[in-house]
Amino acid sequence: MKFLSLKGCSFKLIFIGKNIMINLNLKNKLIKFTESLNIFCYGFTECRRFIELKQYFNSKIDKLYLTEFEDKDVEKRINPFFYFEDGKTIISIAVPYFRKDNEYNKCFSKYTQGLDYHYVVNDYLNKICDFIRNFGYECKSFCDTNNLPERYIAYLCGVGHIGRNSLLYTKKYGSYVFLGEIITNANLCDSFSQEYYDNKFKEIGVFEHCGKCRNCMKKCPNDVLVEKNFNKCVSNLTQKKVLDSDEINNLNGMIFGCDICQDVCPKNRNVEYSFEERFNTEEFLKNIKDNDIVNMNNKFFKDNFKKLSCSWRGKNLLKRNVIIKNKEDINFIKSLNFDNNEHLNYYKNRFFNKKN
Ligand code: B12
Ligand code: SF4
Ligand code: SF4
Repeated sequence: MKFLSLKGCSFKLIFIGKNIMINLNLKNKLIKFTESLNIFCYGFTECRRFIELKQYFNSKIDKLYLTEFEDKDVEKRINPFFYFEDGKTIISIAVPYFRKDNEYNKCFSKYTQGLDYHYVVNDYLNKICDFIRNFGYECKSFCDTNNLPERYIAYLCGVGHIGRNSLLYTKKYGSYVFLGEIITNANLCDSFSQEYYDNKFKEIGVFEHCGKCRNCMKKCPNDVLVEKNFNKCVSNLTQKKVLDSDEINNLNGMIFGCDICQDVCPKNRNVEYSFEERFNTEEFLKNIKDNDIVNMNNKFFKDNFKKLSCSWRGKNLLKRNVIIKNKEDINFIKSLNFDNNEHLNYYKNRFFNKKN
């Protein structure tokens, strides 16, 4: 056992395998602090290259299964040192989002009905980072802001398991959680062999927690989960700027996101609602009509949608998805007036001409 002095404080450090010294004093205090923020789904894993994922990611590229939201540069996806050279530990937290009133609007996925999750999760991450920095260590935090595999990191941290729908499940809140991470140069966890990690990765593919269930695979409207080609995922299509004819027909009535593979999952039954009031459905979204969306001006978009994560691709993408949702309703299509907006007029004319 060793004692180290940092910024006038003394820390108890212990030696474990591979000569890593864990700062147990900081770790214990950090656990208490994190739980005082109401975050009970969290964990630690060593900061290392996730070499075991390399082949898996390369095979996705070879099969052309990469969505436009994933980086082709595999190194950026498996190497946390790319973002923090001196990283020693990655902390993963899960922030629950499902609130009772998220059921109001079925065309917007639950995850995008309250305040933008990047803002809320970063709020927690920043508090934890400040706490760690007080002990003299450095931190970098992220939530959906770089290419590291957040679900896999959460799984390694023991935050939960991965289901056949690819989602990370916590015991308390099911899969309705956002993930956030902190890379720090403080040593807060054990180190393991590459063989250990190879096995950990292989274990995901057994889907032990799912057992014989295949509900998500059966109920997915676009049959995404057999091959795991997320290009066809409704959530992907509602966020994609350019859609081909098949894709237009596969939006399944959604304006943003898709929840089916989570809603049909037995592991999401009887889970706790989120304590985070900022994820309550925004008032304006509760009773919004398709007409209100297609006719919204910049001011309405800025005052209302800008707070939500579904605004990130701009207002015309939401309008386009509403047009597609109503493509069979000739009166709705006829009533549309987009002046000089070529993109939206393209969709209007496309469906109008089909009906005439
Ligand atoms: C690109 C992306 C998408 C794309 C592609 C999704 C996908 N599954 O790949 C689209 C736009 C479709 C999408 C949709 C959604 N997304 Co998204 N998305 C991401 C993003 C930016 C990257 C994900 C990625 O790298 N995918 C590539 C695959 C290969 O990696 P992976 O999903 O991490 O899968 C790992 C494990 O699941 C495991 N695995 C999975 N299957 C198998 C099978 C075998 C045999 C083995 C061995 C391993 C294995 O291997 C992978 C190794 O990392 C992450 C943020 C991030 N940086 O991680 C958010 C993220 C995954 N998304 C998130 C959310 C909330 C969603 C939606 C629920 C939103 C919605 N309601 O519409 C849906 C869910 C769709 C689904 N069933 O996965 C959350 C997930 C939270 C959670 N509890 O899991 C994340 C983590 C963002 C966050 N910070 O909270 N998303
Ligand atoms: S989010 Fe929807 S489309 Fe995507 S995999 Fe799940 S059920 Fe299928
Ligand atoms: S629906 Fe069934 S197969 Fe899919 S993730 Fe849930 S338990 Fe697993």
